[in-house]
Amino acid sequence: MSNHPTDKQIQDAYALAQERYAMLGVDADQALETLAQISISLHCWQGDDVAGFESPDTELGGGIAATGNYPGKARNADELRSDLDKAYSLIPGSHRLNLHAIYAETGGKKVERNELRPEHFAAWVAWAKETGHGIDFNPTCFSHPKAESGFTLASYDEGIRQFWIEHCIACRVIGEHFGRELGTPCVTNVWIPDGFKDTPVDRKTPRLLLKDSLDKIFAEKMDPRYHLDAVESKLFGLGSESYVVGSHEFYLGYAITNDVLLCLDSGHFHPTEVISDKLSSVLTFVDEVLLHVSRGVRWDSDHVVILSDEVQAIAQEIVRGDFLDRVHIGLDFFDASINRVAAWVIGTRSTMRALLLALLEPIDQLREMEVSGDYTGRLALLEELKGLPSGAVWDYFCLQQNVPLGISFMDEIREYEKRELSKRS
Ligand code: RNT
Ligand code: ZN
Repeated sequence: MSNHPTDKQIQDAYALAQERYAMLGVDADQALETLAQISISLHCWQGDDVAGFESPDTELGGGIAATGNYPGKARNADELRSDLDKAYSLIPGSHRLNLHAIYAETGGKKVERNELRPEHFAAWVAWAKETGHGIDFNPTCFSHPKAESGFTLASYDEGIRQFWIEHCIACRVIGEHFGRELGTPCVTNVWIPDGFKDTPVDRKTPRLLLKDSLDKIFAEKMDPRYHLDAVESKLFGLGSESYVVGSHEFYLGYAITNDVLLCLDSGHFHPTEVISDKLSSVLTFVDEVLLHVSRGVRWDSDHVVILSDEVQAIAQEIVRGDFLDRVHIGLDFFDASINRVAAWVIGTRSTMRALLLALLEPIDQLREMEVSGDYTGRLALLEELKGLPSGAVWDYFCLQQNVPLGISFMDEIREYEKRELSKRS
C-alpha cells in the first residue's frame, strides 16, 4: 500500500463527510467555495530572517529577532521569489505577498529609505503580475543607523522624525503604485519599534510626537481602490520592555479618529490576552482591520502559526461575524531554525484549516441555542463539532486546488531543499 491516499479515496471520504455535515445543515461545497476566495498575505520576511537586500551585513534591529541557523536562506530577490513560488505551489488557493521596504532592488546602488520609489520594486511587480499575487507593503523603520537610538517617528530629534516620516510617505507612494498596477488595494502597514527598556518619566510626549508624525504621513489622502493605510501596535519588544509608544490604546484611538486600518498582531499582547475577542469590538468602530497572525511563545511574538485554539477562535470570529470582507489576513512570523519554505507552508495551511473549521460550523443552529438560552446544547454541540470529519473536507480541497495532500507537501519541500536550498552557503 502506498503512503498517500488515492484521488478516489479522497473523493469517497469527502462524500461521506459532506453527508455528515449536511445532517447539521452545513453545506461543505459552499464552505470550500468561500475558502477558495480567501487570500492570505504571506510575509516575504520569513524567507530570509528579516534581512532584506540593503547590505549583507545589516543587523536585524527594532527589538525583534530571528533565531536559528537552518541552512538555505534566500540571499537575493531571485532566490526569495523562487522560494515563495515553491511555497505558494504547496498552499491551496490564491494568495498575496506582504513586502517590506528593505526588499527593494536598487541594482547595487545605495538608495536611502526616504528616497525609495516604485521603480525599485519593478521586478516584484512584474513577478506579481505574472503569478497573480496582490502585494501589501511595510515601511522598514528598524535595522538602520537612524533607528539605533530605539526611536523613529516618536524620536525627540526632529531630523530623525523627519527622515522616517519621509520614508513612510515614500512607502505609501510605492504601495499605491502596487495597488494600481495589480488592480487590488495594497495595505501599507506602519509599525515602529519606539520604546524604552526602563521606566520612562514621560510617557506622554513621545505619543504626542508619534501622533504628529502620523498626521504628516497620512496627510495626503489616497484612493482606497488602490491603497489602504494600517497602523500596528505592540506591548513590548527586546529593549523596549517597559514602554512602547505605539501601544494598543494609542493606535486604536488613532485608527478610529483618522479612518485608517488597525493592525492586530496576535503576538503583541499579554500572554493570556487574545485578539479574537477584540475583532467584534474594533470592527464596531473601524471599517477594516489587518491581522498579523502569529504565535507568541514566552518572549517571542513570532513563532510559526499552528492550528491553535486562538487561531481557530480568530477564524471563528471572522466567519461568525461575517467579517471576511473587512479583515485582511496577513501572517507574521520568522523562524530560522527550520526549513523556511516549510514554515510558510505550515503557517499558511494551518491558518486556512482554521478558516475551514469556522466555515463548517452550523452557525444558525448554534446561534438559535444561544438566543433561546440553551447553553447546555451549545456546549455539547461545540464539543461534538471537533470530532467531525473536517480533515476529509480539507484533503478534498487540496485535491480540488491541485496541491499536495496531507503531509506529502513535505516530499516537495525535501526535494527543493536538496535541489536548491542546499546549494546556498
Ligand atoms: C514587529 C511587528 C512587525 C514586524 C514586521 C517585520 O513586532 O510584528 O509587524 O514583524 O514588520
Ligand atoms: Zn506584526
